Amino acid sequence: MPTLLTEAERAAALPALGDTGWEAVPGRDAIRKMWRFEDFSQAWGFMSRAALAAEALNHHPEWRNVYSLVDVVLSTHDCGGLSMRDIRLARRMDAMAGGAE
Ligand code: HBI
Repeated sequence: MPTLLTEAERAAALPALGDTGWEAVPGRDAIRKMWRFEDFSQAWGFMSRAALAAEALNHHPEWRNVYSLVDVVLSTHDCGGLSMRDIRLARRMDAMAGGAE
């Protein structure tokens, strides 16, 4: 069962994710990032890769796609907030997004 990030874990992990564009979600213990890709095909390719990573981690994003935009929110439903699973998936998504921002 995943556990909520401690204050120390948050201080260690969240600033670096902030540097790559992840933001706190008002009113939720969650993080959010939006990517703009070249086109829908590139956005969908990212989502396909990210979906496989999510399955491998057994941890799934809340996400929305509008053409070349992918809007991702990460939080751990099993513990009602951010856990290390969210940090791992966020890092994995950043790594596979390529040059898109
Ligand atoms: N994904 N974001 C998120 N949060 C969860 O708690 C979660 C999940 N994917 C799978 C999962 N939990 C399963 O472990 C539980 O539904 C059994």
